[in-house]
Amino acid sequence: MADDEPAGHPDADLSLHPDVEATAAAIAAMEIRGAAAIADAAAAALATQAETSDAETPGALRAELRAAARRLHDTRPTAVSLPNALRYVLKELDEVAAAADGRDVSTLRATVVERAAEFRETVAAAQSRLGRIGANRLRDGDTVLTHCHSTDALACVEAAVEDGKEIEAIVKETRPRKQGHITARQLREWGVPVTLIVDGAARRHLRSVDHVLVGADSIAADGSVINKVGTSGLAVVAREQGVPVMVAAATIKLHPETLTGHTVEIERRAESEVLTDEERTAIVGSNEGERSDDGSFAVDNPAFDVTPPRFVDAIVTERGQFPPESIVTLMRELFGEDVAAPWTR
Ligand code: RI2
Repeated sequence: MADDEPAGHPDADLSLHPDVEATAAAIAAMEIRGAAAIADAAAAALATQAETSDAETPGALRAELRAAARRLHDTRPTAVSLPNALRYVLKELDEVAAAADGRDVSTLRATVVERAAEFRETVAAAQSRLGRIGANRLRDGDTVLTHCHSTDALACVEAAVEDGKEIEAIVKETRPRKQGHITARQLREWGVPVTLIVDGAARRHLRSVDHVLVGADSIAADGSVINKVGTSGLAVVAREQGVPVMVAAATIKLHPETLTGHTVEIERRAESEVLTDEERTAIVGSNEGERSDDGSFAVDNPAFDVTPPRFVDAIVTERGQFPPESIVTLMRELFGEDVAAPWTR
């Protein structure tokens, strides 16, 4: 800890840039969504905090950055791209603050701004590289079946289309938030014919599909894929029908804490995403009506699920494609056993 960092003060006393608060609120509300977009926005917010801070000492700036990172970190728990972004941008924060000679805040400021820019460029480049690798799995005339909206998954289709391949897509709507509509719009912009289906129709359509193509929010050390709820059921049925499941996920989706046995928290979101007030009343009645809301009815809304590695054929990253069981090797190489959380005190 730098000598000049005021000890034990609450985050409320630290001045966070309004962009940090706005970014955190937008991530929580899913106005900014998708694991890669969340990571990019978090890195940008940290850069803004560093760039605009009035902090006069490295210790004070470090305290602000940690508070900003905590605010961003606590928005959504499942996509590891978010803590991985914070880790990258704030790497060696203590060392840089200490080396800043106790007084000169500009070195720390510049380091954080540079690292944020580097992170954002690296992630964008990783996505286009993994897209090229994933495109090699897609042949001319193939049909992919997608779930949710994943920019990593779509990068594979985009690269295949750029290579002149004719690709078609069956797009699951993806209840409750219907991110499949975003996927459908994007694919149409690239000239890819789209058939939009309700989630329950996936098994019926798998007969005419060459690949299930999904993204990931986190990948665990054993190769389990944590992605939008519904992915695991889709993968099981795809295996039953002999359709390969391809997961497109840049290495920022690798969850380093799972190397040491941690499990990935599955976010549970609001009932209102599933059911309107009117729909709820129609089911349980109102307290004034014949039936009453006596608490014996509940809605569960997990945002993600876990697909075991045996149902996944390949994880496509910017470092190549891997059978899920061997992803741990890449994870160790990239993260070592270092799972620092520089946003914690
Ligand atoms: P990219 C999304 O989560 C979906 O689960 C998607 O597969 C994943 O993030 C990865 O997205 P949400 O934010 O990083 O919609 O590939 O809950 O864009």
